[in-house]
Amino acid sequence: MEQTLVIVKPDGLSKKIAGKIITAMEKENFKMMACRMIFLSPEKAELFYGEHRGKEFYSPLIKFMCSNPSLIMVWQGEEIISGLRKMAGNTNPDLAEEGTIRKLYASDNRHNVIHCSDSSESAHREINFFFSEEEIYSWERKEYKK
Ligand code: FUP
Repeated sequence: MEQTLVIVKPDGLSKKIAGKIITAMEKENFKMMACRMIFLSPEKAELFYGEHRGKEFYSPLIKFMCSNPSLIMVWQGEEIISGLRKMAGNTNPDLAEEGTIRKLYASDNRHNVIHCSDSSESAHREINFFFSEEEIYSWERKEYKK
């Protein structure tokens, strides 16, 4: 069972599609293990996106990610890392497949509504970057009427 970090970016909250993204992940039978709202500081955003430092889009990306709050979450599921990357679609919505989250909701390759880890190494790093062990709940679904 894999875990991945998901961020509903500031544009996702402005567009009121956080619920749609969560619903899409629940439909895949993926499970939410942690969730918190965060207003990223430039220092934290710069650390998170450190691999992109020096690229032309780096400064505007940091500015955008610090422009409003985001929703940060840990989700768990079988092959969730590749599965969710597929659901999210290409970084650039113009190149994303029909039906993907970014094709449906993203404005461009900066304002692209969702982040999800791209490998198990980055998932591990990114989850630990935002969450302590105690904040990630291990839980089982129970059956309820209705
Ligand atoms: P992704 O893994 O699809 O989120 O994309 P990358 O890791 O390549 O890039 C991380 C973030 O940098 C993107 F989500 C948005 C931003 N970015 C830009 O603003 N412009 C670009 O040309 C590429 C990425």
